[in-house]
Amino acid sequence: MSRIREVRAFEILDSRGRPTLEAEVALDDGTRARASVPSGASTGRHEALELRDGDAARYGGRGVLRAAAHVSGEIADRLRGMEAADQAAIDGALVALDGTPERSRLGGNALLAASVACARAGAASEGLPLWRHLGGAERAPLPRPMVNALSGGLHAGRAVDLQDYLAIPLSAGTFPQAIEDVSRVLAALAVELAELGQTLLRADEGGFAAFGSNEDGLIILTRAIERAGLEPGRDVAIGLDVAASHFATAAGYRLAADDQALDAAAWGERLADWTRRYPVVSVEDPFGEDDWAAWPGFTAAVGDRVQVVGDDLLCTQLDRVERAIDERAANAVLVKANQVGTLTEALAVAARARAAGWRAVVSARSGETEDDWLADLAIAAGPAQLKVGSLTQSERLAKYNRLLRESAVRADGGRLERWGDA
Ligand code: 2PG
Ligand code: MG
Repeated sequence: MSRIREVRAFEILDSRGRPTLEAEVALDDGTRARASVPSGASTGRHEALELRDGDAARYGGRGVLRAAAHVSGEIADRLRGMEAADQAAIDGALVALDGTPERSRLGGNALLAASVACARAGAASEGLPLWRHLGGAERAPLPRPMVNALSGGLHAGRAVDLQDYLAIPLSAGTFPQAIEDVSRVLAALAVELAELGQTLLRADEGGFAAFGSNEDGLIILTRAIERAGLEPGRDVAIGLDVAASHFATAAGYRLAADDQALDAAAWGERLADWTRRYPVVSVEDPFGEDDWAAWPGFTAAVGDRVQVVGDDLLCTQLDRVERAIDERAANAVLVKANQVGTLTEALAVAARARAAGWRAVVSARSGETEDDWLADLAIAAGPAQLKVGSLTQSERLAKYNRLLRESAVRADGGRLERWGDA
């Protein structure tokens, strides 16, 4: 039984060099722990509010000193004396203290920094790995990675309209094997791109900047899988994060790279066609965040062989997930803790989705820190998939390396659930 003695937060920088929050928690048994929070670029309208100072004289208004003061002040006052082992009570207190559905009074970033720092302190004090402390079963499988290969959209200066082309290792039975398979694909992809005279510059999540038409990324990534000596669709498949909210118009979807405007039905047809002609097994945000009418038809058409993932549509909000289950709008949920505010709520969304027979993909943000708590959240929320970006840049590698380390100490070598079961 260890109680929270102190909570405070500071402003640090994320992988885009923008301010973000780091919280530090001290317990009365002397345990200290820290945690920092990420920040999105292609954010959903229904996400928890990320509180920024708005003071144009500092970091163009992006400072988080007010959010830090909320953690060190009101939040610390509320949490002091609480039992560190009781994460649900801590998170419940944070949500009640904020008192708004959007977490706009204290800031979703303030809540999450405190939530994760408390969890880590609680885990350390009990001598448990964070994923165990968060409720992960003793033999929980590790999350299957889906790894950014090519980037467009808001993560790559709108190089193409689609935001991510991801490599998903399907046949690997362990986490280290999955990472090695993807690493071979990314090396082959670099050779493909160089042969095409294409730049090897990296986008926000460490993927190569995509180019040409939206379909070109599918062609090139499929070729890279083959060039790596792997079978597309069997060993390694493709996932897309379309992030369609960010090129939606009143009339439908405007594809700048293809110089085309399509209505939702034609756009859904186009995407479904791509999933048949390329080894695509996952499509995230095929339509806009409030285009509820377009999702069910697409999910009915491809959902038996493709996972349809709601990110901007669902924003890790339980009520939106309930509606989507009801309307059969998707068959998988993207889980981003900072879209909602606390670890307990993020885990509840993953559990609800899985209870409905959906899959869960735990995801980083395009602005990340070198913190690795997301890897533990993905184990605890599992069986799940994990989307962290490419196999480069330390803010991405911190999460992958955490899971490689975890694999190394496990008797099963970091077993993954079979694709289709998780
Ligand atoms: C997404 C995420 C991560 P962002 O859309 O899934 O890739 O992007 O953090 O910018 O919202
Ligand atoms: Mg997304």
